[in-house]
Amino acid sequence: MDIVLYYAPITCSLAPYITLTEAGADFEVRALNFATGQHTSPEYLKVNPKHKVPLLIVDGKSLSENVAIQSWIARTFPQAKLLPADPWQELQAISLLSWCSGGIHPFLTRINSPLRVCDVAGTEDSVKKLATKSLMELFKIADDLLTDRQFFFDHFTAPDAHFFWCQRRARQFGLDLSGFTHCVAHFERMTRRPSVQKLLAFEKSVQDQFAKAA
Ligand SMILES: N[C@@H](CCC(=O)N[C@@H](CS)C(=O)NCC(=O)O)C(=O)O
Repeated sequence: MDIVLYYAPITCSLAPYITLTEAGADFEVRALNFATGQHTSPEYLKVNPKHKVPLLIVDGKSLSENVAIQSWIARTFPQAKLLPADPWQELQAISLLSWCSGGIHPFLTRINSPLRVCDVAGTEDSVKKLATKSLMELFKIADDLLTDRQFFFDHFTAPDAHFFWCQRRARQFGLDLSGFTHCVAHFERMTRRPSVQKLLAFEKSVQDQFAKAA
């Protein structure tokens, strides 16, 4: 099977990088440089008109959206147990993945690109402030879910990877999540995982490569 992951440093495409690594999958990464607009180039738009990552290409067929990509990885590599075995728990995990991508991610995007939401002059700070307020509410919910737990379920699953990215991005934007001690512990636990260490080293190598080419 030929697996290609379109990826960009810092972005939510790091979530499937982590799960593909956890699954022991043999995959090729094609890194896009957002700073030079590679994701909006005519070549990439042909591959993904949504101009987003992640995008997975399996034997020439493309799959977009984290929830679908994570589900595919979990189904294709069942031995990695990337979703819980119990059907109800499995759907709870899909619910968490959807929450990361549809509930948390859009508020992170507002902080990153407030002008995509509102182009009225002088509103940028207000958009960021409101997004931060919503995010704090969402991280409180995650903190409650993670109380006295190492992971969202009884072992590492795909939502842990996606939530790790959400928390990392929020921290990069300067949100103070230190009061959410269970989220903080989850972040630290995730950072220690070999798959995440591998991802962080890979991310650095791609960033260095992009910087050299600039
Ligand atoms: N709902 C999508 C969101 C993907 C997404 O927004 N990716 C961002 C990076 S974190 C992106 O590629 N943005 C580029 C753009 O919107 O042009 C998913 O969960 O896969």
